[in-house]
Amino acid sequence: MRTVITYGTFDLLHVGHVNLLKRAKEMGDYLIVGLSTDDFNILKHKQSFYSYQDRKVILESVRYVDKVIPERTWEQKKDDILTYQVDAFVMGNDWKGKFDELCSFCEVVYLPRTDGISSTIIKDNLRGDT
Ligand code: C2G
Repeated sequence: MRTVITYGTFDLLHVGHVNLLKRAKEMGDYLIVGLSTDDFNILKHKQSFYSYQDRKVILESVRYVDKVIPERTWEQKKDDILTYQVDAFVMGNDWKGKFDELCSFCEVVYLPRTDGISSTIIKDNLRGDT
């Protein structure tokens, strides 16, 4: 079994997230998502609309996602990769180069982001800020 892992906040789930999850799952048989906790979001200077628990329930309903674990720190990725015997670490290419040190433990793949959509764009549009 080939295990893939990815990490993120996944707030206001949108087509960019789904495209990423779909392509990540296509790289293996089992996809784990490290979902940023509400506290870790603060460290990332992100304020998500949905709580961690709600974002977890939503992600677990996505057909491509097999397991959701909490992402509490920047540093946990190596331990997660070893714990879950991960074969490939996948992120959108806005993170290109940021996690290359993990290639000592598994494949590191950066996939093209989906243009024109983000949780911020959604929030700004709903607020009428655009
Ligand atoms: N993404 C994408 N296309 C978009 C928006 C997001 O491919 N239009 C991807 C991002 O590149 C990321 C994933 O979807 O790989 C989740 O995006 P976010 O929820 O914004 O996650 P982020 O805040 O980038 O957190 O330790 C890693 C961080 O937790 C990543």
